[in-house]
Amino acid sequence: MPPDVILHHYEMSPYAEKIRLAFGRKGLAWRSVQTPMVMPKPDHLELTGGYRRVPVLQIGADVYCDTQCIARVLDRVAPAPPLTPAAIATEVHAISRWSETTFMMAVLALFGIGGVFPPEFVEDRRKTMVPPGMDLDRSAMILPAKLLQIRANLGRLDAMLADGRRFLLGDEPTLADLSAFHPLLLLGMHERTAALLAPLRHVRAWTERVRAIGHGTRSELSAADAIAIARDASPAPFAGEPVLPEGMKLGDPVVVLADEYGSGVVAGRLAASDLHEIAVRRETPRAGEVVVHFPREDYAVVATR
Ligand SMILES: N[C@@H](CCC(=O)N[C@@H](CS)C(=O)NCC(=O)O)C(=O)O
Repeated sequence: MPPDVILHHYEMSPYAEKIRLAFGRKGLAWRSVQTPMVMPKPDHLELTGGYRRVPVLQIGADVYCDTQCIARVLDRVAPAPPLTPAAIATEVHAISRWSETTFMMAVLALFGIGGVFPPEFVEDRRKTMVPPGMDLDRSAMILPAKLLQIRANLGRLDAMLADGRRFLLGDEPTLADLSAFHPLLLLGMHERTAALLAPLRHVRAWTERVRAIGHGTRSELSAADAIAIARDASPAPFAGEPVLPEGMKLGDPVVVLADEYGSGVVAGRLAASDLHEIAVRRETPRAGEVVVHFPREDYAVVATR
């Protein structure tokens, strides 16, 4: 029986959609906590210790940040069917990374089409997620080039699917499908980007198959109740094979820094470290002791003394 899983997310988040579909694929029942789309997010930060992005998965007093880490833990707690089948793990990873980096970044060109996102959302991202010296308003200038990049990436997907396969890597969906689908969710937000999908019949049919995976069984939970669940639970012991950065040991005070600008910094004591995961233990006023997990990829762990 899988443990109770709680997803902290908001509806419009394409990254969260990837995990909602992962619940569907595994047929899981899950609790949904609505996180604000813009700062401040005091309940979210209470659990994560400073990581502001969504989605975040909570299991008791363990908090998993980033979809890469979340997909891995879901395969651990509910192994069948796998999001990442071992025999094709590298292919799944490669397609997921491409989807999240070049493909998704091109789709963010939507910021260059005025009026797609609510003004307070654009203002929040301008203040918190755009690195100093970068100008969000310039995205309007590069929009025509970005639209062609989106077309090229959609063409890649269509070519993969042209032999009639049901999903990107065979008859069954994997994390590769969920990751490649998530940039497409935003394309529907404006007619200029939606039009790019119109000529691609293989991609459109595949999109419908991915949507049909559904979201599993969802029920709502308040952030206060999620925090109470963390407070009443104890973090799971580290059961992996320890792999530590040179000069570091479990228990050391550290900070975890994300490569992605504006994600936030999380401080604590190193609680877990293996080839694919880092975790820090922290004490919080309302949630008590929690362990916050990150994927190894894209996150640096730095000793603080
Ligand atoms: N690498 C992260 C990226 C997640 C991400 O960028 N999420 C967006 C929403 S789709 C976000 O949280 N933006 C900032 C915010 O909501 O404050 C992951 O895979 O989970």
